[in-house]
Amino acid sequence: MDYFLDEEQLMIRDLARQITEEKVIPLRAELDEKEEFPWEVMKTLAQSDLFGLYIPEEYGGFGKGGFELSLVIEELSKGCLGVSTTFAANALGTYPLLLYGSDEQKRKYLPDIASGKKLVAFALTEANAGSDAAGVQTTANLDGDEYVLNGTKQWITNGGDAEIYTVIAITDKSKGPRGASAFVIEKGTPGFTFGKKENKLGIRSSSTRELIFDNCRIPKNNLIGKQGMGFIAAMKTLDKSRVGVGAQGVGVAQGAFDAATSFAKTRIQFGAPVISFQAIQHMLADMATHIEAARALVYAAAKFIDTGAKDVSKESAMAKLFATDVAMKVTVDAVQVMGGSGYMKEYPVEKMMRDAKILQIYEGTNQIQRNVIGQALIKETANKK
Ligand code: COS
Repeated sequence: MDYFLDEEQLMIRDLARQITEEKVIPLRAELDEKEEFPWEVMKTLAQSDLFGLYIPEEYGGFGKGGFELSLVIEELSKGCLGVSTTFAANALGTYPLLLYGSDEQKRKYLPDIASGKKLVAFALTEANAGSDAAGVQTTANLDGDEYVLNGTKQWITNGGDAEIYTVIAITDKSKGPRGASAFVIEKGTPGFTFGKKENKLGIRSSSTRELIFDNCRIPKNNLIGKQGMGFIAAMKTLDKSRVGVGAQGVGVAQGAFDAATSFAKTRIQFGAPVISFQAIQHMLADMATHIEAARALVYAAAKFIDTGAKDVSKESAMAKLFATDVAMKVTVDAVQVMGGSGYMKEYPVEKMMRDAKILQIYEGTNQIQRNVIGQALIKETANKK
């Protein structure tokens, strides 16, 4: 399908495609096996100016949108979801600053993020605050000119490897979701340490750690936006970033489909390549159709979000939900098409299947996406009355 990308978008996509082919695919099995953080690939992405794509030019970026970012995420995800997660988590961590940061904060942090000099992480999740994002228990109490943070964040992507953290903490327990605030905190701040690296089923090159705040004091002006706006900042951040998870789904599904198709052309059974059998053709036809539908939805949602529309929760959630369910189904089916070979580490699809599972879980489970869409539908129909 032709999505009529303009020249610049084609250039961005082709650059990401080249990096994936030259730097990601040759390394992915080893990164997965050794749970190694993909520093080399991050360095290449930085040298290629891809970290600053969506950051305004006045802060050192290229002023492009989430659509262009999605193109890059999709390409990287064809090669390795661990790598694309490491890259995409930077946008997730940067959105609170972009959306609500002061000019001073933007000047201080965004140029280093745009150049890829410093990686970023977003910290909302806790042991008792996953789907129930308003259940955050980490506190930030104002003491003179400083906030004092106490609590533990769980399963934080890029935790320990990032230099900059955007963190949601409670500033007023009595106010529920309106009692949460967002902060920017730098690695190395006294009282801020990391837990052990998690050992995961998939996306094993992406790092996942706890963030531990023990009487961690930060300047008052590290507050992002207004006190009490942290939950809204987190929700608005996820509204923008979830479409990128959809792009990850499209990418990994395409990668698995490509591997399965070329295998099916060469694998001989009953005296013919298995692709000549209708059973295989029907599986591939369904996979290709679902991938194209997912891509169309992700691209449309990303473009809609880039218009600056006020409420994009529904579109972003739909793109994430559909494309990541497609990713799971397609990667499982790719293993099936390849049979015993698909199950072996010699081929990439077993890793893609393991990796794809997280897409249905992180940045809001697909059950939560359905809740978000449902709530939006209720709101829409109420407005129509
Ligand atoms: N944009 C702006 N405001 C939003 C919003 C959004 N997308 N979503 C919620 N809000 C506002 C609501 O309007 C409400 O405001 P008021 O206090 O003025 O009424 C407030 O935030 C609380 O909203 P709500 O009552 O809907 O909150 P819930 O606790 O029921 O949570 C869900 C809603 C389930 C959508 C939210 O908890 C969620 O997204 N959970 C998943 C979180 C997640 O993605 N975790 C993964 C870890 S982060 S990588």
